[in-house]
Amino acid sequence: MTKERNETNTKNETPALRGVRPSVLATLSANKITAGTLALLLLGLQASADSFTFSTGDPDGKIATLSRPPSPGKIQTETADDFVVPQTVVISQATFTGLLPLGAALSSIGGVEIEIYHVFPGDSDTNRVPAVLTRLNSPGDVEIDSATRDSADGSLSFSATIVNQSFSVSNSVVNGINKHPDEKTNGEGAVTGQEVLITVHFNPPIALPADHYFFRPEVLLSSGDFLWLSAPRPIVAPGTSFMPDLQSWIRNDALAPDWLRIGTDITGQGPFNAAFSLSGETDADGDGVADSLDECPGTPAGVIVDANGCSIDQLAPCSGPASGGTWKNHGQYVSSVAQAAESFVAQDLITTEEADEIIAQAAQSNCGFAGGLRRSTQWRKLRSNTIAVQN
Ligand SMILES: [Ca+2]
Ligand SMILES: [Ca+2]
Repeated sequence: MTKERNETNTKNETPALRGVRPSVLATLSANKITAGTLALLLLGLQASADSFTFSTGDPDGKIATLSRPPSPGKIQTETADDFVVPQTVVISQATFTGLLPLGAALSSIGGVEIEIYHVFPGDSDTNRVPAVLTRLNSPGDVEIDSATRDSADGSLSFSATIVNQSFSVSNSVVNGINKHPDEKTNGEGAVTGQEVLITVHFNPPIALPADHYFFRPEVLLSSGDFLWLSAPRPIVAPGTSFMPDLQSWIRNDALAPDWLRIGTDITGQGPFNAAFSLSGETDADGDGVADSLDECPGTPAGVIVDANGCSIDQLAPCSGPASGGTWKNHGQYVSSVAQAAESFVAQDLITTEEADEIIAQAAQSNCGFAGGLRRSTQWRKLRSNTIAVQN
């Protein structure tokens, strides 16, 4: 919160793959698709990694709700709406549409922060008594730490475009966010502002396993407030309909960690979505590197990888050099591990101590010995080579 967190139109196919027979697609999805396989299977069609896209569609003019970080004299207020990820993805870009005050310049946008939440009771204290009617289908108490991106720390960059100089909505929620039994305010009335589309790029991308999540953007303005616009619910084409599409929720720091249903608890108008989209790519081995950039498919879960999606084990496999063939000897294997480990240290992926441990384990392994057997005299000799490598 202080940091902060639909049938999904996940396109598991590239545009070039649309229209391909389902049996072929089943084969493709059952196996990791490489550019080579695609080229063979789909002669003449351009191959690319699988894209992920999601959208709730364009604003419907029903409501605009506050979503802003804390600033002097202003309490943090958060609006969130949900989406589904059907398989492990890395999300590199998002858009969302809201209102800027009439007359405000785009340069008044001072910052953007994105958080992703699991659905309650994920990341939530279920032992406390909520100050709202229900938390069923709300965002969790706290965001997914690893998924937060903020322009203030450079993990996100954004651009903004005025889509419409004057856009009106029939209702709004800004300050009237109250604990039960005072939650029903019917909203704070119609608002007119400049419709602004904000596009954000995540650096690094946000890696998410298959699950149901909430998206929560916040916008800091130098004066006035950013109000996030609602979108049709149910979602209509070209948006990405999904089930169950949950409604938008809102809270401020006085209500947190609880959330209120905007349309059900506060305004009584019925459920709303919020206008946003996500795009990215599949990440079959879940190492946080998109498939099209991953030079090492099949990385085991939880292993540290470099920007190319390669672990130290994949760069220097026990079975032989990554480029093919076999190790000339144990020393060559250990030297290769040491080189990879030192490169990981240089990239701040592991500590020097961790690198030393990895190299020591490589030295004690049987990798690189003919037939996997270590001869004691040869071992002692190579062991001293290894120590030389480490120094
Ligand atoms: Ca929704
Ligand atoms: Ca990988």
